[in-house]
Amino acid sequence: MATLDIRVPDIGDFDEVAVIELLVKPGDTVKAEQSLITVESDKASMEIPSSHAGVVREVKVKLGDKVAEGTVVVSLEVAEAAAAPVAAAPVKAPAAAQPAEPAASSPAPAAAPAAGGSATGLPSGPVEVRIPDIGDFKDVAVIELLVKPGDSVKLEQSLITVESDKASMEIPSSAAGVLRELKVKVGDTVNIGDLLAIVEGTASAAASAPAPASAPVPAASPAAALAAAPANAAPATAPSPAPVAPAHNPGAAPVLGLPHASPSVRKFARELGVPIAEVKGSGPKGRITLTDVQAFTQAVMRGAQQTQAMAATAKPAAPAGGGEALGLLPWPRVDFAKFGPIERREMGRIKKISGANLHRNWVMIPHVTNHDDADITELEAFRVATNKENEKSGVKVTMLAFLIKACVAALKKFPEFNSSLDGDQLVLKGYYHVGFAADTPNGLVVPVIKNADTKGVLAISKEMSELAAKARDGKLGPADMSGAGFTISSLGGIGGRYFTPIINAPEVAILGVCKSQMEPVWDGKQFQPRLMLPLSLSWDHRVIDGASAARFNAYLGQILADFRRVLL
Ligand code: CAO
Repeated sequence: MATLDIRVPDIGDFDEVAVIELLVKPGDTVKAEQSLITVESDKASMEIPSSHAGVVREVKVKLGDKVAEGTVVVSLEVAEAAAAPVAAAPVKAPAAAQPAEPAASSPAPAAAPAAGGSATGLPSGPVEVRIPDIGDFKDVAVIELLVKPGDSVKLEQSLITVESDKASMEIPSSAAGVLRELKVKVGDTVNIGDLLAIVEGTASAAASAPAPASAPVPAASPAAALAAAPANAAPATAPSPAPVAPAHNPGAAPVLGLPHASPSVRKFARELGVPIAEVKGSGPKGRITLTDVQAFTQAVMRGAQQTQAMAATAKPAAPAGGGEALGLLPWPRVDFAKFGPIERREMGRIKKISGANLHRNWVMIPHVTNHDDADITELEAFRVATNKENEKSGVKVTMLAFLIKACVAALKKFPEFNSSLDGDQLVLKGYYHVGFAADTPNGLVVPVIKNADTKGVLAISKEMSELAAKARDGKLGPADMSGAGFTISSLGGIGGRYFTPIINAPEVAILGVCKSQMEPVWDGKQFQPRLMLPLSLSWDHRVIDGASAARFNAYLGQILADFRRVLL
């Protein structure tokens, strides 16, 4: 093994940036490109990755330190072979080292008169503000709008915040005046040259504050993240796209209401569904930390969202999500190694996200579960016969597809099962999107069959098998997993009798299904062998009561016993 110093690479024109987060500690194993620290300037925050894989021997910086290109961040133990060439060639992000190109060659003029404006002087009409050269980033997401139509904006004032995997940055206005129109919304993705806003009024950057454009840089390097901001910080000399806001710009207009948080904290908040604008930051200058987001979540769980009583004092979550926040005993801390060999495994991303959601749902929703059985003897016979007939079609009709269809009928009859609570109001849905829990090597996901009421059982089976395959391959997109009004969790292919499925908030009910089996059922005269399907319906007692749940299950059972009832 050899020891290698991992340094801050070329981060463009930034002189010094502050360390706001340490993402690793001594003893951690890191992969190449894994983020080590987060640094932040006035306008951009970014994560500095490791150029090598290895084990962290020492973290050479601490929170609040100022770092610049070449500062040693971490001393890393790496394999001898890996260390050799790097020792001779210090980490350097290639693109930001290149001189900035003259803006005239840049592909995206940021400030062009929209109509009737002068290309030479001080347009007084509407001016188009476009996304400037932000390096090699493609399709960066708009995460915040910092201004609204009617606002007066100054030259260089930040208009929106965009975010990639590794960096978030603010996009400034290349013109001063009154914002007439904002052409993007939160969630949009933008690229260089995209129209961002129409500003009406005074001078554009093209005339008054030209600046050299940055050279394109690889998106994966921190320099790329930074190139967006610092490479453009130099005083302008030629007409150009407006740069991303300079890193050190004491004159920059304050960004009103912008939650101050690093990309990883924002991402963490988004994963938990935490509205970051509502989180109170406890870090320097009100910066929102990971602990603040955790504390916010805990406060919400205690129903104390508004007061954020916990925010100021919350400690980091205990290892297994300690109960202190609920006024419970702390989670037991045990040195398991005392009792025998152990292995520690990092929880996967999906498990962490679904775990946090399940925890919230279990704690927040007063669950009740009704168990029942449905006679599916004829339905199963029909399913088997259909599959035999359709053998060549390649589509296998599943029991779950019939269940989705049967649930749609039950949701139509009992609309409160297809609703969500919003404060004191119940939102009843006029659409029938049904989620189904899918077990994947990485954890539980819930793809959604949209508009199941308009689809036949064959179409649903086909779509389900495609979505389940996507789920197993980790390829489901957010659109595949959103919008469900009701969810089914089937363990029928595995086994078991009954269980308590956890409601998938903001839904208000979920149907759990276990393995069907032949049972002797009394028909009034004798026992008959019938195929019985165990049903477990969990429901939110704030919205639904036991009588409705029993009726829902009974109706579902009738449909499954005789599907012709769907037509009634
Ligand atoms: N009773 C008896 N057999 C059943 C059944 C039931 N209720 N449901 C399915 N089966 C049978 C199927 O007919 C199939 O048998 P054949 O191969 O002989 O035809 C076999 O079980 C396997 O079915 P499957 O599970 O692959 O298919 P599915 O359509 O039932 O389910 C999916 C698909 C994606 C829901 C399932 O693979 C899955 O991931 N289930 C787990 C969901 C889960 O984890 N829920 C718990 C959430 S809480 O942690």
